[in-house]
Amino acid sequence: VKEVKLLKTWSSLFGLRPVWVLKLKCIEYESIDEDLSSKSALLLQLNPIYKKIPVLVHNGKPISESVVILEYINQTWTQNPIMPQHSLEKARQQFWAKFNDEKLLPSIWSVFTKEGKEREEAMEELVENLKLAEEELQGKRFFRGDKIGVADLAFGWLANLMSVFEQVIGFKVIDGRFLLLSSWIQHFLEIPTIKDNWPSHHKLILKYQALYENFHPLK
Ligand SMILES: N[C@@H](CCC(=O)N[C@@H](CS)C(=O)NCC(=O)O)C(=O)O
Repeated sequence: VKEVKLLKTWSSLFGLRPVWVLKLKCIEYESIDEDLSSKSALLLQLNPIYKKIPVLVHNGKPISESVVILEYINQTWTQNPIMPQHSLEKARQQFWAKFNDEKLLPSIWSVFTKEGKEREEAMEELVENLKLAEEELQGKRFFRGDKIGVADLAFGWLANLMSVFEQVIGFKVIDGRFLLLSSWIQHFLEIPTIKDNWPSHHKLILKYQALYENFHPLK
């Protein structure tokens, strides 16, 4: 029996974060795929508060919330650290991970789900958020610096899922306005562990196309 288990789904961007870090640190784990349309008793028992994936189970003890999981893994297995040593730099990583989850992701989700004026407003907000991320990357290869950190893993979805969103919504978001983010995407995608663990692009397109049609039924 493996001492580490991870409950996730095949497509979740939150679920990918612990996958990346477990692989970066060469930790063996058992992957358990959840069906969120019919949540398992195991998931409800392990994450009774949020009932969400991912959940990491280490020696029988559950840990939920992806960024919390990342920090737990980083402190428990110290090889290939994904956090800087210095408290101030560490705080900065946490700050940008939170920014991603609380501002950037909701703004792209609104662009994806809303229509008309609401969508235009969401688009402005998305561009503002991307500009802030672009500024944070000034003079750096990754959000952490030379290496990837918690903030890079939190922004990780942008490297692959943004192209899925763009294809489904039918226009480009990451264009010439975001040169630093574009090169961050390239650098992030070049990391072997990252490259090797994306869900299938085709399957993602089908999934998000179906979601999009739910939000925007043909009139
Ligand atoms: N803040 C959470 C978000 C996780 C999350 O939203 N998970 C989604 C899948 S992408 C989920 O399990 N949703 C089930 C539900 O909301 O019922 C994290 O970072 O882990």
